[in-house]
Order: sequence, then structure tokens, then C-alpha cells
Amino acid sequence: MSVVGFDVGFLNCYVAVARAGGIETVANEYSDRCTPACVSFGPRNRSIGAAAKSQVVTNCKNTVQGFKRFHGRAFSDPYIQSLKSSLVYDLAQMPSGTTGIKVMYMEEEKVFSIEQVTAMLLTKMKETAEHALKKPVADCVVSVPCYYTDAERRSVVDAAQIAGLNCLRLMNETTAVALAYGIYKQDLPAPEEKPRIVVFVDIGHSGYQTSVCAFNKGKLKILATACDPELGGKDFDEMLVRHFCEEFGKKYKLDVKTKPRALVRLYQECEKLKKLMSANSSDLPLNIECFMNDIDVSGKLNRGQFEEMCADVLARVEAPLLLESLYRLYLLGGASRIPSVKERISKFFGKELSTTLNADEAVARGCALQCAILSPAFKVREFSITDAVAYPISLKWNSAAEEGLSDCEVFPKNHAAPFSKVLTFYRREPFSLEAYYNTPKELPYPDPTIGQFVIQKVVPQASGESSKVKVKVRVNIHGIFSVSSASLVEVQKTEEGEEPMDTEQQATPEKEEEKEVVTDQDETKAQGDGQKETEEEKTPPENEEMETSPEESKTEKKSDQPPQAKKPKVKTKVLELPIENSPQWELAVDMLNLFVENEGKMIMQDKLEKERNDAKNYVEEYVYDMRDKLHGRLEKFVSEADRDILSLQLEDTENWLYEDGEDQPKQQYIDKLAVLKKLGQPIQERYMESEERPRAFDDMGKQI
Ligand code: ATP
Ligand code: K
Ligand code: MG
Repeated sequence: MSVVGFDVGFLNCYVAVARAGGIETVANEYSDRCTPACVSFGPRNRSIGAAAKSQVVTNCKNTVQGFKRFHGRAFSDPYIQSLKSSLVYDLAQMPSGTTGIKVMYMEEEKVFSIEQVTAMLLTKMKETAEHALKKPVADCVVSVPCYYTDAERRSVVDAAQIAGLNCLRLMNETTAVALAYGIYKQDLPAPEEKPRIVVFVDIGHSGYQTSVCAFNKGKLKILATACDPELGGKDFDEMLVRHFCEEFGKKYKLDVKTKPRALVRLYQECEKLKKLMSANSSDLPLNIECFMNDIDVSGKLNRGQFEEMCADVLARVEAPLLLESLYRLYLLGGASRIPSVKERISKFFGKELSTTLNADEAVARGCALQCAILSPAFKVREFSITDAVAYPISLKWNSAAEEGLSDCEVFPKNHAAPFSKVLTFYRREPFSLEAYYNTPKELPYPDPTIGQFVIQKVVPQASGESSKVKVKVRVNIHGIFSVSSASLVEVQKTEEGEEPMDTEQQATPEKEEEKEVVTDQDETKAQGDGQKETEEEKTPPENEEMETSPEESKTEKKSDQPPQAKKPKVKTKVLELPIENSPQWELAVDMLNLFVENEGKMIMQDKLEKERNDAKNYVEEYVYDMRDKLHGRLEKFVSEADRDILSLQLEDTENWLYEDGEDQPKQQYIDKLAVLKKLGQPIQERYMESEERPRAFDDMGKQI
């Protein structure tokens, strides 16, 4: 069982693992703990992470970055449409209507869904974890911004599955940080004391999230979150790019936007300049050689000018902050290093910034900690995590009495999660519920639909009256809404053969759909995933006639046996009902399976290509190595004639490598190497023998 946490950033990704020594952020094959969120497609393979980033300029049309914001979005989403013009790679519509990415791969035009692209990135991160742990990785926890909606979350869960990962939890980024902060704190207030309030503010490359967290010994609770999903480091880069495009347009008569490669380079240089300006307030240069049309460009800028041109962006920094009297304030995410961003936040709270957390790695570490908590194979201090619902969730349905639509807010904003609630309806036939976000303005996209849920196989009671249907809705451990179960309470004939009587029904003759509200917070049910999930039953005030007590409904839920009804002569039986779930933008199962299969094929293709390249490199290395040695330490061990033969072979091979041998199947290189070694090996053996001989004498000498 693996214990791994993945921070999938818009720009920067981190992998943390749990080992005997504790939680550790691990480095990739370039000895870097940060892996760029970048995938590059080539004629023979994919490159992912740092290898892909190095192709951003050379293979710009087929190198994909900044894809985190495509999850769970329709291709027709105005936001996606508006992005199209600023991207150097192409987007396309998936058959389901979601967003895909169009690239040349294996010399063919291909469209990959966003889930596939994120899966590719996760494949790379999985390999990094496997390399560190020296065993296969499956179980993991993956981070998402706390402002992600249902559709975005489901899309990431699918991506993890495509990468062969078993995502135990999608964890909100700031919640992961809160866990990384809280779990080691020895001095948290006791459970009954006033909690310690800590605010975490994360400004990354794409988004901005704030979360207020209450800590007590052994637990954390997110009290509130506030976000601007559209504010991050990229907006500052954008301002700089705009500035220099204008300047170079005037100064050099260059239209940068017409040349993707130049634009990509300008973005890179502007990001560097932005970072330099955080540490330096004097004039700083920006130089790019051979920028466009063989022209070298240069410009300069200082922090004051930068702040001036970013005034509109900076003005948005205060909005997502939540006024709280707090104990500590932590800033996370790279863009929080911009001095004026820091100042504004610190001033807002009237609080110095705390810096004890590793701002870049805390998300991944928190995810790994959560994974360790969920893993039965790992012993971790008990720590309970209660997250908060980011957007209020409502249900609407057609009223049974044909009074039109009814609706009800089931999870208000900042409601605790994970959480289940039971709603009661009186129906004669199957019915459908639509879940939606009821504050569309707060949403990152235009359609507030979460999904449709049809409660099937609902039948009237034997008496012809409506049946009582209990529907359990939940926000699960990933922060995803679902209708998790439904059951029908069947009233059966009594032993005496009397018709059953149900006062509840008589009191409320099928006119209303009822939601039971009775807090029974003590019913804390351990879920299969090891997390505690609170359940709550709802009864709206309009249904005061209902006699159902929370205790009774609990019995009904838990038992397959007919529970004791209130009237001794009536028996009830609970039947589970099937539910047809159609969450918005759900990836169809057959598509998901196809993507899993294709990811496997692409991994194999990358592996084969790597082996082929390695085989080629071995030939090349051998050629250079032998050529040196033939005139060096091997010289005494080869006849002149043999040396000439081998030298000629080496030279031929070198030429071949640059011509016909440039691009051959792996076996060709293996064969070539074998031919060379057949000539070279005897020489090397003679050399080795002569090296061993004096030593053998030495050893003997010592023995005597
Ligand atoms: P997100 O959280 O939006 O998914 P991310 O996690 O990939 O994105 P981070 O790694 O937190 O983002 O931050 C990257 C951003 O921070 C980039 O815009 C980068 O230019 C910026 N950044 C990093 N260091 C500095 C610095 N010293 N000064 C200014 N900006 C910086
Ligand atoms: K990150
Ligand atoms: Mg981040």
C-alpha cells in the first residue's frame, strides 16, 4: 500500500510520500522537487514534466501547459472560447461537449480530453513516487483548489483513474495545508476550549483561495472559504506581456501576437522578470536574442512601474479575504511573494505573516498525511478533518401535486463536508431530482447544473396511497455531491389481516415532498473509506404534522428487517431503490475505460522509445569511449592491424549514427553495438588481465 500525496498545480506540481522517517517531498529525475505541469507530444513519444517544459519553445504547438482550468468545462463555455486566442496550442470539442486538446502525436492529429492530459501528468508524478518508494503506487490523495465545482472534481477523479491511481480523497489545497500545519502542533486548545483560528491564503499561478480554519487538539474544521478562481501569478505575467508587446511593437515594429514561439518566449521572460522584481526594486532588464525576424529585443522595468501597470489586478487582492480575528496568518503559493500582494494581505488582517510552513510543498505534504491517515497500513496520530462546502447546493423537483417546481437548499455555503442528509418524499411513481448551485454568479462557468438523479421503481402502497421515499444525499469525501441511496418504506398488512393505517399519510395527503430535519449529530457513521461522515435528517417547518422521530427513521434506515412501527398492527418494510445518476459532464464508463487502455499504450510507447534511445546512446558512447582508449590505455594491447580495423568500424558507425542510423529500431542499435564489441572486447580483456596480474602478485606477496 502506497502513501502518496500529489499537488497538481497549474504551473508547479509536487509529490510527497510517507516513509518510515515521516512525510517527505521527493525529487523527480532532474533532482527537482518541483515538476512543471507540462506535457509535450512528439512524433514518437510524449515528454512530461521538466522534459516537456524544455520543449515549450521548440515544439510550442504540441506542448500543453495551463490545462488545469479546462476540467469540467464545456467547450462552448465563453471562458474556454475566450482563452482559445491566447493559447499557442489548439483546443477542440470532445464528443461529449467537454474541452479537449488538439495536438500532433505519433505523426497524427489527436484530440485528448482534459482528463487524459492531467492523467499524463499524474503518470509522471506517479513514476516519481514509485522511484522514491521503490514499489508500485496506486493509493494516493490528490489536491484540488477549494473552489473546484462538482464537474471539475469528477474530472480530476477520472484523470487519476486513467493514470492507474486510486484516489482516496480529493483534498482541497488549503485544507491539505491546514492538516500539514495542525497535525504536528502540540499546543492546540483542548476540544472543549475555544479553537485556534488560522487563516491560509494561497495565491498560485491561476487561482486565489482563502480559508479560515479552526484548530483544536486532534481536529481541524474549515469554517469558511473565499476565492477568486481567476486571480494568480498569470495575471501579473499577462500585464507584463501586454506591456512589452506594446513596447516592442512601437520600438521594433514587431507584432508579437502573430508568432506563437515569440509569444511563448516573452511569457517565459516576463515571469522571470516578475520574480526578480519581488527581490529588487531598481530597474531590471528584459533581453531576448533573436526574438522575431532575427531581431534582438530589450526593455527594462522596475517594481514601481510594475505595480502601477498591475493596479487593477492588485485591487482584486482584498476581495476574497475574510475578516477574522486570528492567531496566525499564512501565505502560500508563489504569487504571494509579490511584495505588494503580501503587504495588502498583511495590512488587511493587521497581522504579521507567519513563515514556518514550506509554502511550496505544504499542499503535497498535507495530501500525503491525509493518505497516511486513510491508509490502514500506516499509523498516524488521530486527526479529524472537517471541510466546508464551497458553493450552496440546492435540489429542485417536480412537485407530485403538479404545483410546478419545488426546491430546497440542501447544503448552504460553508456547510460541513463530508456530510449526508436524508430527505423524505411521498410519491407513487419514479421521480427525478435536479441538483444545482443556487448562486450562479459565484460559479466559474455559466451552467449551474450539478446533475440529474432519477429515483426509480417507486410504486404506490398496496392501498393505492403514495409511498414514503427516503433519499440520502451527500457531499462525499472528494467534495462531490451525490444522491447516494434511496429507499421506499412499504407498509404491509398486519397479521390480523387489517388494512394498514398510516396517519402520516393521512395528515399530509401526497401534497408535499418532505425533507426531514432533525439533527442527530451523534449518528456518526464510519464510512468504508475510514472517514467519519456526519448524517443529518431534515424536516422542513411546513411538515410539522410528521410524526417521524429521528430514532424511528434511523431504525428504518439501518434495518432490512421490518422495524417496529408506532402502531403495533402495522408493519413496514424498507426496499432499496435504484438511482439513475447523470452528473453534469460525466465521462461515460466506456470512454473512461478506453482512456485507461490508451494511457497504458502510451506509457508502453514512451518506454519503448526510451529503450530505443538508450540503445542508440550506448552505441554512441561506445564509439567515443573506444576511440579515446584505442589511442590511450588500450594502445599496448592491440596490434596495429586490429586497431585500424576497429578504428574504421568506429568511424563508419559514427557516420551511420548521423545518417541512416539516426532513426532506427532498437534492435539495429543493439546489433551495431554487438559488432563493435566483438572487436573491442578481446582488447579490453587483455588490458583487464594485465591490470589484474601485478595485483595478484601483490596479494601473493602479502600472503608469504
Ligand atoms: P495553482 O495553485 O493556481 O494551481 P501553482 O500551484 O502551480 O498554481 P505556485 O507554484 O503556487 O502555483 O505559484 C506559481 C506562481 O508564483 C507563478 O506565477 C510564479 O511566477 C509566481 N512566483 C513564484 N515565485 C515568485 C516570486 N518570487 N515573485 C513573484 N512571483 C513568483
Ligand atoms: K503548486
Ligand atoms: Mg497551488
